Amino acid sequence: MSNILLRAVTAEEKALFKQDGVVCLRQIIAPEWVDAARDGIEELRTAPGPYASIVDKGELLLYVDQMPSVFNEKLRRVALESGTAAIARALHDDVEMRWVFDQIFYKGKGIVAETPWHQDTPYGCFDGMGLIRVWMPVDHVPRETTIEVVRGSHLWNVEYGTTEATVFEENKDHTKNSGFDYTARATEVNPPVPNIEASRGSFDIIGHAVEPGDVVVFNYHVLHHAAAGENRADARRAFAVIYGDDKVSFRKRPNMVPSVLEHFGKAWKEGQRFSDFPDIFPVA
Ligand SMILES: O=C(O)CCC(=O)C(=O)O
Repeated sequence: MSNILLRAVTAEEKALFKQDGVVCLRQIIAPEWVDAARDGIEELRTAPGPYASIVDKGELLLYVDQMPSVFNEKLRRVALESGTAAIARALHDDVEMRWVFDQIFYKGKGIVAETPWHQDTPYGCFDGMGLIRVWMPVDHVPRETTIEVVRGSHLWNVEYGTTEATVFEENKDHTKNSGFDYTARATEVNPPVPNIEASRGSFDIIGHAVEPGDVVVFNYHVLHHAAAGENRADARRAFAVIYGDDKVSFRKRPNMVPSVLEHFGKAWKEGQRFSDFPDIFPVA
């Protein structure tokens, strides 16, 4: 497979990303890589990774998996070779970027569960402004259930607390949480995420219907969300990869998703750089 993107990132897209903290890049990922991501996601769906969280109750399937590329070769290749890293680099002043983490967001055909408004910041052990998430859908995602971002919120210089994903709590009998408990509330010292849904008109919200081949790229610190809905045509599956520059460092937080280093049995210190572990966090 070729690692060449279908097209270059334009100067306008770079400027938008810096200003808004998000940009939708149309038809940039080659179809072979979208297929590889879809296949990898489906392979893990039938045999989820050790850090998966799943609600499965027939008409509602939500499957979120942590660091899936550690367990699936196809996703590993997508994360390192498909050009998603080149996108992150192009949007971040052509600075070298490392793979730092990835996730699957799989919302089955039928009822689409909400991803509540949140910032990624309080969920991860990552610190730094040079953290970029490339969200790659492998299905058509309509405007109603796509990723939404509050424009410019990466520049607010605030770290909100974690948001409880009530879908896991409301469907307790159908929930399997092997890695990260989305219903756990950390003892937050951080302010709560504003109730954006209650006053959507007060926020500058961006969202795009997307097709396979498109990506939505956002700064790791933006407030983002995906609404609940219905999807009668197909599942709504996405693979999201986070890349970071060499200033990215570790920070322990109370309610973090599992750490890649801990998975590999390696210790880390507060403030240590990801670049100290080049085999685990390779330049991509
Ligand atoms: O796809 C979704 O619904 C959620 C994605 C998300 O929150 C993320 O990629 O950070």
